[in-house]
Amino acid sequence: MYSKLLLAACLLIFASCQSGNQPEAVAAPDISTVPLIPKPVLVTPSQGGFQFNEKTAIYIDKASSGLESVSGYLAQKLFPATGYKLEVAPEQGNNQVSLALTSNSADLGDEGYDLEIKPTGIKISANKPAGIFNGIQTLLQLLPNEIWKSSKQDIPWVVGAGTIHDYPSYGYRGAMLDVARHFFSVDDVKRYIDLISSYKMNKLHLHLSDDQGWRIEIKAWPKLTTHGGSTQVGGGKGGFYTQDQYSDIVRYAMDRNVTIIPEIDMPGHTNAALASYDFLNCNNKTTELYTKTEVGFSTFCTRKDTVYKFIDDVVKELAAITPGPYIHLGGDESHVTAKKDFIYFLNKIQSIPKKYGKKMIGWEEVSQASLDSNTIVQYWSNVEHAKAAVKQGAKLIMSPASKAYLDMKYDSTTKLGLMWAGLIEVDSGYIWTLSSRAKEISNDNILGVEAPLWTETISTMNEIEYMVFPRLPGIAEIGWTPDNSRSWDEYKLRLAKHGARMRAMDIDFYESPKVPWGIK
Ligand code: IFG
Repeated sequence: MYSKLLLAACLLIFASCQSGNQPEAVAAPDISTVPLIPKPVLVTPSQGGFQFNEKTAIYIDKASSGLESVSGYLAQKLFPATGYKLEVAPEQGNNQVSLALTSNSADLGDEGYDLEIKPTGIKISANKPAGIFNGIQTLLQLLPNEIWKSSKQDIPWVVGAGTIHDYPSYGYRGAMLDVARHFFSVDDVKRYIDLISSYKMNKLHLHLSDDQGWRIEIKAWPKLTTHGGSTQVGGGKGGFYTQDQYSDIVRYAMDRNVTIIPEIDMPGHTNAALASYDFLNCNNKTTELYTKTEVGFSTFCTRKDTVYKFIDDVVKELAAITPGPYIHLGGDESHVTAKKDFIYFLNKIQSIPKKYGKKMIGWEEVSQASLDSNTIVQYWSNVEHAKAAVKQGAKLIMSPASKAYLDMKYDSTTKLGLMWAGLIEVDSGYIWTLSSRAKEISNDNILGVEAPLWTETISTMNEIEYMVFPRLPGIAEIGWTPDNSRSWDEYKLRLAKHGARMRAMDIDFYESPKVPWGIK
C-alpha cells in the first residue's frame, strides 16, 4: 500500500513540475536500469523525470565558446523522431537542455561530463566540447529507443531524473575500416562514424591502400586511383575517394568527435601502387592488378630516392587534408622486403609525417627499426614487437587480433570473416583488459584500443554491421569503463537489454547465443 502511495506521490510531483500543457503524468524510467554502453563511472537516479516537448530549447552557457557544433548535433539527432525543433534560447530557463564548459571537475579530463536531469530541465557540463558530445551520447541512450527512428514517433519523450558523472579510462578508443580490400561509399563510412560515435569511440582509422586497391586521390600521382583504385577483392569495380570526398568524411567525423586517421600501408601491402607506377618496383616494371587475398608478396623498392620522393608527395597531400594529428604508414607483413632494407626504409620514412606536422603510427613490426620519439605502435599479433616498442619508449594502440579483430568469425558456423587469429564470440571479445597482454606492458605505455575490420570477405554495410555488432560496443566499453567495474556476467544482461536499441538503430547484429537477448 505504502509503495503505491509513494508512486502516486512521485507521479503527482512529476506531473506538477512539468512546464507547458503536459499530457497525463508518465512514469519516468529509473536511469540506473537503462542499459547504457559504455557503462558510466557513476549513475545516481532520483525521483521523476524530464519530458521533452515542442517548447524544449537548448541553452548555451554565455561563458562557453565552441559549443555551436555539439548544440547543432543535439538538435539534429532529436528532431527526426520527436519532431521537436530545439532552438537555442537567448536566456537560461526551465524546459531546456543547457550546455556549459566548466573547469570545476578535474577528474572529467577532456572527454568526461556531468549530466544532470531534473523535472525542470537537463544540464550537461564538461571541460571541453568533446565531453559535452559524450554527455549527449548518454542522454540519447537514456531516451526511448525510438529516438533513432527517422520519422516522428508519437510517444512521450521522457528521461529519468538523476545525475551521471562520467569519463573515459583511455583517450584512444577507435575502430579501423579496411576500404582497400573492398571499397565502401562515403555514405557507408558516414554510417560507420554514426555507429562508433554513439558508443563514444573517438578515432576512425581508414586503411586506404593495400595490394587490392588505392582509395585516396593523390593529385601528384593520379594513376594510383585511376588504375590502382579500379578494382578490389573478387575483381569488382573498386573505387576511391576524391580529396573533396575525403574532406567531407573528415568534417562529418569531426562533428561527431571522431578523428580520422588515414593509413597508407608500406613498404608491403603495396601492389595497387606497384601496378600503377613502374619506378616503385626495383625492376622498373609495373605489376598486374591483384584481386585475391594473399598477403606479404609486395614491397616498394627501398633503395630508390624516387620512391621516398613519391612517399613524401603522398604524405604531404594527405597531411594537408587531414586535420587530425596522426598519419598511419603501415609496416605490416613486409615478407619480401629484406630485413635490413625494411629497417633502412622505416628509419627513412618516420621523418616524413613529422615534416608535415603529423605523428606516425605504424603496425607493430616497425618496432624492429629505431623508433622516432613520436612514433606510435599498433600491436596486433606479436607481443614481442609490442614489448620492443615499449622498450624504445613508444606508446601502444592495442589491437590484439585474437580479441579485437572484428573480421574474425564468431564461431565455426559464421559464413563471413576469417579465423587465422581464432574464433571471437561476444564474450571472448569482451573478457580482456588492455594492460593484461604482457607484464612489460602497463597502462602508462597504452594510448587505448582499436578494433580493426579487415574486409577481404566483407563487401556491404549489412555485412560490416553483422561482424562489428555486438562486439564493437564491448570494445568501446573496454576503452571507456574502468576494468574493475566491468564483468561479463553483468555486461551480458545489459547488452541483452541494449539489443532493442541496436534494432532501433537498424543494426543487423549477430544474435550471439552467449547473450540472453530475451530478458526485459
Ligand atoms: N593481417 C593483415 C591485414 C589483413 C588481416 C586479416 C594486419 C596488420 C591479416 N595485417 O592485420 O592486412 O589481411 O585478418
